[in-house]
Amino acid sequence: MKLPAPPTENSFRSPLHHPRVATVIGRWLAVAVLVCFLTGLFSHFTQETPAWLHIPTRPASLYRVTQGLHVLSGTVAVPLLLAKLWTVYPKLFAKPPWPPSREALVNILERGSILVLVAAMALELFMGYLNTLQWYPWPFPFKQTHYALGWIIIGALLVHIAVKLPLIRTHWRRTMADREQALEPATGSLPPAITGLTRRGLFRTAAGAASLVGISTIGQSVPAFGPIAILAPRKPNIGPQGLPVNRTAHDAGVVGVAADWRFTIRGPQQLSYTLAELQQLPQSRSDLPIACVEGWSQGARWEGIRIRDLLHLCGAPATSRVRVVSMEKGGFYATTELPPEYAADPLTLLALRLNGGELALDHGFPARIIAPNRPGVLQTKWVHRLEVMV
Ligand SMILES: Nc1nc2c(c(=O)[nH]1)N[C@H]1C(S)=C(S)[C@@H](COP(=O)(O)O)O[C@H]1N2
Ligand SMILES: [Mo]
Repeated sequence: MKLPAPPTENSFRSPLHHPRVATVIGRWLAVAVLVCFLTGLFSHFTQETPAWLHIPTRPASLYRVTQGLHVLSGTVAVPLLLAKLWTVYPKLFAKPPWPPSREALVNILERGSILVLVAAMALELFMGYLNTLQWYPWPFPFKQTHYALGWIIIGALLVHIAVKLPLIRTHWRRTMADREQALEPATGSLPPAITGLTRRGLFRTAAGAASLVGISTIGQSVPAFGPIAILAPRKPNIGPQGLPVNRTAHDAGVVGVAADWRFTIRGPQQLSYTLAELQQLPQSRSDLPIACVEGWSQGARWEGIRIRDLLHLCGAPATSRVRVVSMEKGGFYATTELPPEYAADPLTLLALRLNGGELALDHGFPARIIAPNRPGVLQTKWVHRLEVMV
């Protein structure tokens, strides 16, 4: 029995595999990747701020917006990447670059960059999605890997766009030839490919799928879309006191508060307060969101003592850097730092109350940090000491 000949690039004759289609979907995907990369960079630098960089504390909800966009653009990129891969997969059957020549070398480099790009993007989007499910099934650290992959993707994408620039230019606008090609197969001698889907149909399908996953997950950051957030792993209004909990007191090894619990602030003077004494200090109110890097955010009303008031009480300058120490033992977020702008901001509180009630233990009872324009990971819970740094 004679086996059928293996397919070649020309065996795929649907006009949907045309460079014009790859250009259009590629453009959408590039926008999603760019938004995701830039918001990811912003998130990285708010968490690992080099000394020369000053992240502003306003707008207070900026991080909520950028992190919402980060997760949204990553989610939307999944169907767009699938559509793009489907459009170009016949290229896998293109003639191998052989025998060696200058063109063959360029071709190998080009294919190599696409291999890196596709592999890195698939892994990045997959691990980002698992992160929103709070699932870390790999042995390597999420944050560093996610960040490094972001740079690899941007690098490989630039190479890819540079190599394809002539093709992208040709097909940026829909040409007459495109229109004809949409109706006819690539090779004139063969009969037209039979396909149920037109180009416009494919564009609508890809855009529709992207919009659908976007609209049904954005509710984890935008409350108005909450009721239709069927694909969102988190409902931001479900949890004690109307706020989700990422790390419970139990998980953090915080069992409760001893009767002789005291809060201390170490500065030029060392001060120490019982909870009742903290409650007697002048209280301020801040309406600020928790914007979790794992993809959800929710606004809340916080009441407590301004950090700058505490700095004043212990005789430290208003522009001090402050180390925040939690009762949690170990864990990446047991101690954090408030840069001077954050410590001085009137919205930054040592919060004692949330949404009109005393803090729940899972929300950081007896005291926690809440500051404007900050990722949730830095809103330290179960705070028992502040240290003024020089
Ligand atoms: N000490 C401590 N504080 C912490 C954490 C933690 O693991 N340990 N998790 C942070 C994270 S990731 C988030 S999103 C917020 C969530 O606050 P909530 O549980 O009150 O909603 O708390 C932050 N504060
Ligand atoms: Mo978080």
